[in-house]
Amino acid sequence: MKDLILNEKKNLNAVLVGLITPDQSEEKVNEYLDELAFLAETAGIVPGKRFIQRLDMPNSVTFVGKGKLQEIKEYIANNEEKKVDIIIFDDELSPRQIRNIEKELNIRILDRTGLILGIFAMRAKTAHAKAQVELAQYQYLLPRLTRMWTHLERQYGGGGAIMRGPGETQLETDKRIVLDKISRLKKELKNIDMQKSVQRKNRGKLVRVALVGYTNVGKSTLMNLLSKSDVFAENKLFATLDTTVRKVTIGNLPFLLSDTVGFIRKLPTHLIESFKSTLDEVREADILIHIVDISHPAFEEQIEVVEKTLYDIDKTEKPTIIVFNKIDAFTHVPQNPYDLTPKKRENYTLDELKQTWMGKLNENCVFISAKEKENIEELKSILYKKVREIHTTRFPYNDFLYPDLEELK
Ligand SMILES: Nc1nc2c(ncn2[C@@H]2O[C@H](COP(=O)(O)OP(=O)(O)OP(=O)(O)O)[C@@H](O)[C@H]2O)c(=O)[nH]1
Ligand SMILES: [Mg+2]
Repeated sequence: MKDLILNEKKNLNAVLVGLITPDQSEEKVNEYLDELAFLAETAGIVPGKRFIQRLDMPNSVTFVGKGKLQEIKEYIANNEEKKVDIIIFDDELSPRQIRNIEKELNIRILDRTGLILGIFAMRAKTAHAKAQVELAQYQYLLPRLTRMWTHLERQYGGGGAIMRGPGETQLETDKRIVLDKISRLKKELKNIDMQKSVQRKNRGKLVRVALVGYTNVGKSTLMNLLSKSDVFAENKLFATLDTTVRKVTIGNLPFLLSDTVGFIRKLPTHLIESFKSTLDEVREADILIHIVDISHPAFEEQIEVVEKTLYDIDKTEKPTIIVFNKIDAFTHVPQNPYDLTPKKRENYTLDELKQTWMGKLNENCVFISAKEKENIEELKSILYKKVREIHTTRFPYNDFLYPDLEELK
């Protein structure tokens, strides 16, 4: 399935396109395009020139305006030494927009959603994750079947095993194939989800803690540190797709810790839904550890995205610990002492940041470096207290087993 979205050919050259709108300032768009470029690199695509246009809202026919589309067309035509293979748009395009742009530019196009889906497909390892991603891809594909996507049967029919029905057009055949796949995958996932929920029930009454957060913030690194396990962590987006659950003990207090898929701005809704059992891990957790990459310039917006996604998944409030990670990589731009304008976010030192809204989080937040193992003991002691509160209500008779952490030392 992955080659439907992303070509097998490596090192495709891409141009990126984004819009400045009343909701998206120029600064934001540049940040979003940085993220889009990072997504592209994760998928093995080489991001190149960026085209940005200021519009009140996306053009319903071609996303960007006519003039901008012409500019992109000329750029592609005159750029022979570095051939452009693909255009990536930062927002989800409607099927109609895809068709029109394709017709005009005669080049492969991809939107943010398609790119994320492609990365998920490359990263899925277990049968479960693969089925979830495949379902999301087919659901995304269905309304977008165009000439770009036709001849599906060549890929799936194993040499023409799926025949075009009598009187059916190519597109109709493709639609039928996709609909069949969707219903088959849904059935398959229903079975897996049932097994998974039985597995979760069998885990008993142990307190469950889930690591959540934006992608690439260090969830798996922290998981490895706390559980001394070896979960795949790397500097790419969506390194983790399958939930890992480990039994961890702090002092002598046992609990279950799970590492989950990272969130991102504009995470396709299909994908959220098809990752149901992964997200059940979050839904059924007793405590959340929300990890934030404080060295990222947009970390506050990332927090909002994560909180909103969490709210979409589960409306109940859970005890949450906010962990500001990567303090070793935190940098700030010192403000010129003669500059009397109010300080901007980037001028704050870490200590000054701690005095802002973060200071109000008190006991529920901690600043660490998972990589340099800084302040891990503090995190453990906060976690210990929170887990103990719940654990002792479930196992009231062995309360005495869990003294304050300091007494354990
Ligand atoms: N400088 C610094 N880098 C860190 C720290 N913690 C993690 N990283 C790096 O950040 C990158 C992402 O770490 P992961 O643990 O894979 O992040 P994740 O949140 O699990 O990411 P996904 O599974 O992709 O959502 C890796 O290159 C880590 O080495 C830290 O405290 N400081
Ligand atoms: Mg991870």
